Amino acid sequence: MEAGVDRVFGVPGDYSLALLDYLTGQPDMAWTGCANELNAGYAADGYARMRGIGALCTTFGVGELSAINAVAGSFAEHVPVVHIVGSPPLGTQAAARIVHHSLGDGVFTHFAEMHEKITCAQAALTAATACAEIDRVLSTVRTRRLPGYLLIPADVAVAPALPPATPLPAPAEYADPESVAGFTAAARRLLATAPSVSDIAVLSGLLTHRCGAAADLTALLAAGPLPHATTLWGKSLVDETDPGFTGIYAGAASADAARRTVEGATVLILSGVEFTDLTSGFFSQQIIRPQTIEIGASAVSVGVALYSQVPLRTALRVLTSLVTELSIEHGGPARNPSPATGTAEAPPSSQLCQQALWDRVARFLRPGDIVLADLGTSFFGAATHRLPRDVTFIGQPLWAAIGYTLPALLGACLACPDRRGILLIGDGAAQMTGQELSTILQAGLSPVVIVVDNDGYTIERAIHGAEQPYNDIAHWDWTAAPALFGSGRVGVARRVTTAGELDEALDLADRLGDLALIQAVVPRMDVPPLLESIAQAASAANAPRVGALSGCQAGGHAAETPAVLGRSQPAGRPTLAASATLTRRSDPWSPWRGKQPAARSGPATLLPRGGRSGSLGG
Ligand SMILES: Cc1ncc(C[n+]2csc(CCOP(=O)(O)OP(=O)(O)O)c2C)c(N)n1
Ligand SMILES: [Mg+2]
Repeated sequence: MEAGVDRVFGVPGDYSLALLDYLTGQPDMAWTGCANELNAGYAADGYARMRGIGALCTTFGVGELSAINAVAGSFAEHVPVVHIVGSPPLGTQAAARIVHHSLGDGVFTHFAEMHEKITCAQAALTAATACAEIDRVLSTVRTRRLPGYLLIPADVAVAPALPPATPLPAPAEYADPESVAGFTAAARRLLATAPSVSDIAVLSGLLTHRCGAAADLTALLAAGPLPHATTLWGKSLVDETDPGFTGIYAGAASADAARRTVEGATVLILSGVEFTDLTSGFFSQQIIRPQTIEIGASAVSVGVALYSQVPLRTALRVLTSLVTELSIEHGGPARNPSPATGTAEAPPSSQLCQQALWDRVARFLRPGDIVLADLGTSFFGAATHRLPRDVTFIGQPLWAAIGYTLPALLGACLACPDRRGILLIGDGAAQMTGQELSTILQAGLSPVVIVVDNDGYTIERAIHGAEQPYNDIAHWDWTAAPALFGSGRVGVARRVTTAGELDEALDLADRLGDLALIQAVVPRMDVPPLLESIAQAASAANAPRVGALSGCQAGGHAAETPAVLGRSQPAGRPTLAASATLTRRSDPWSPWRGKQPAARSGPATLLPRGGRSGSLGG
């Protein structure tokens, strides 16, 4: 509770029952039982993205391993979720008994060890160490913004404990004055090379949010007429109605305006950007390092010079004052509003297609909505549409587990009950975690759920095997789901095949304010343009290399796929394109430790995998 959690998601088991008695007995702590532990983990992740931290409670072995995919996803996506596991009593463990949910080898550390790779702190509690160890894990989770793991034996859960004498320490952020001064001077020199303030562009990404710096970013963007864009991972970080916003930058898969903004800037500021395959058009970004200021979680580079111990928020504040100075000096030309990107709207009688679906969904959104888009045509179709102010967009483009968003909707809506939840999910993904609709209905939530019915795994068909049976799925009638899951609550349930039917269903959902389940039927091979580009790159990255050893696959490395999405690099200029992004980490917190690229074109490391915070999606 002190860390900011007022709800725990999970599934009980005999080893965790006494612990749950205690948890649910707290006046300010609620329990949400889920249909399975994977869903509970996704729900805790959705909650944590909105609140800054979340909690999940499972039972030993069978429960915690069902949740482990979700916890790994939280780790990959920088989401702080505390996984609490009830285990056999210490006496049982000491006697090496062969008990249920163990592997029968008398060893009780296997599952905690599995969590070591996907959590930033772990503790197996005893009565003597419990209080100090819980505080240590919670503090580390808060500081590093990654999941943590607490193993609580059934007997320890009921042992008396003294309440903590001191509050949890606040997450520490140290700014080294010399580094900040060096950075300030170097940034001032580089920014001065821009003929005008509007030749300085900003590309912002997820870590800006996770470092709790969204407001600092907004202040920077308000300091002058800076054109700006976000990555797919950072979508909804900035006000997309701002005239300076030019869209989503995804390397060669970007729309022209965003690409021109980022690649054509005289000076580019990268704020908390990590380039991943799916968010960079498979590493096709073309960013010239000497012209770039790259801000990481706790270090910043100007050109090739690296300044460590400069927290992201500090760097943004320094840049805000420098840009303000420049704006005053230059007199600041008026901001050129970015051109409207609307296309002619499909008539109501037309058969529903991806374009019409996302155009209409975008029009339906209102300020304050929480939009979750699952990793299929939904994510790539919705992501290129502009959002109203204060909309939070949640996706999972790095971990990319399909089905994640449905339980995450539950968590996000419980975290922010005053905001409307909108779920955009493929028919394949929805089959993975669809049972959680019952928890959503029974919790009294009223989101709008759009299941994109395109007869199977369209994103996979676009990459490979369009007609292969492995990309087919069984047909489900989603309009029957509320009746099946809702214990009497029916809501709005519609199957729509035309643009007009979709409009009617959305309109009804809006008027009734009840749960709406819309099964939107679109053509099987209809693919949003952004996905088309990325699917081609994915296909090339995964294809066997000519001349490779038989049976071996190409590494999927961008350097091997320039012909698909990349374009030739300007000679002699170090770029951040392809393999040499500076978002590979060498710090000990990095999940990429041990996978450093052999050669790099600039400073060694930025954005250590710590020091993040926050609550947005991404
Ligand atoms: C948990 C998990 N299993 C398998 C995959 C591989 N995969 C990626 S996309 C996809 C199909 C998604 O289909 P659907 O949800 O129907 O979306 P569509 O593209 O058809 O709109 C699959 C199986 C994955 N990403 N996650
Ligand atoms: Mg599908």
